[in-house]
Amino acid sequence: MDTRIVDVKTVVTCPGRNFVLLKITTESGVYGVGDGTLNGRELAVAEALDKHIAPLLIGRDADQIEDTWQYLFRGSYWRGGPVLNSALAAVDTALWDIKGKRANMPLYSILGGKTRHGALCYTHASGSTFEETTDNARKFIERGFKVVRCQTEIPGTVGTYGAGQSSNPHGESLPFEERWEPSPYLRTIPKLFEHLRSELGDDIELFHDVHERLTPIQAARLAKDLEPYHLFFLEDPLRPEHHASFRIIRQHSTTPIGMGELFTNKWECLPLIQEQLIDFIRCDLAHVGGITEARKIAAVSECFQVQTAWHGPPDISPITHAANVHLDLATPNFGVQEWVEHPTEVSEVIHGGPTFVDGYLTVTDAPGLGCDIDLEAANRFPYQRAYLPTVRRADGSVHDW
Ligand code: EZ4
Ligand code: CO
Repeated sequence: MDTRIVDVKTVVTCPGRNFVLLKITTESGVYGVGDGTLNGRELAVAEALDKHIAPLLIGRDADQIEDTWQYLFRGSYWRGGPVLNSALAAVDTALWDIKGKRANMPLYSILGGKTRHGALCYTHASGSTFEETTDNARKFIERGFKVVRCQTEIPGTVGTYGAGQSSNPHGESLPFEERWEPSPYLRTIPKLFEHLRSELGDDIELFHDVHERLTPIQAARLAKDLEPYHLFFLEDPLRPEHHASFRIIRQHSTTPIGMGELFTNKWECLPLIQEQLIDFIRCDLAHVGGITEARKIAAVSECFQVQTAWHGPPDISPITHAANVHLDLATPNFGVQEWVEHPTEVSEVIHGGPTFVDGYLTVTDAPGLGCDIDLEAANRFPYQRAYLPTVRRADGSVHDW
């Protein structure tokens, strides 16, 4: 059987930041590449792939993507969670890549074909002052971006999420600890958007990522206070665990809501989608089990007029960014795609990935994902331990986010 899996190789590499990559090779020599990067816990995924999952794949038929997905997801018995579903995503993406190469078709074609010429995308503008955030947003607008996420340093706090990180008193290989308080945050963000609208006008789409910092009533207040500035959406206003909290935001505001980067499966998304408590579902393909799970989430979202806005930060590799755009192009209820450019070393290790043209992302017509891994280059950039920041309140307690 040509499509029998004969080799599964996990690659952990750090070309500027850590990535967990996977290469699955079939008997015919056709191979696929995948990405299961889980920022800050990369080695947990790599071990799961290497020690638990790779032995299950050898000898399986690479053509049977859905069956392999179900086998790995159900087979662990314990259900997924971020570590196992990131590992599953790496496998799933590599298998879709193989299928595309075998069919000699780009993945968007296999997923149903283009519904649009490009994927509308956004990037991150940040600054330590309103002026700096505005200047950075303006630079992106001049480059053609039509949607920009805007974050700013909050006076009286330390290292606010998204505003650019100051040096780490705990040393660069330990987590940075933000100091954060809701009151100055809730006062500052509406003023930031008042400033942005007065400087940049109404044509540009703007929005903000709360990064799950608020209580339900605080989130409702922020969404209401931001209404005059017509945000594209308000991202991740609440923690992911308690879905019913989103009703409180809806009762008070017409600001569109986006949520999903911390969800790891379709069932977690479902209550928010079917009650229409969000407008954009923004899971991470590398954390929900790949293209197979994401296209199901997209399909159920279509029924409830929820649009996709897949997570696209720099801490997932160009392989997942390519998977995002292939799916975006084929999805009727696509909304927007997050995209942040990688450090240049990344292109030495991973070839391919989406291209930005005048506010939209496109992919080539190369078969499969259109990406490849240079294993020798990957070896030149060994893993370096790194953590995401944590958040403490003014009294020193760990913030509940
Ligand atoms: O902080 O992916 O919307 N994007 C985000 C990201 C997350 C990172 C965490 O690894 O919130 O930038
Ligand atoms: Co976010």
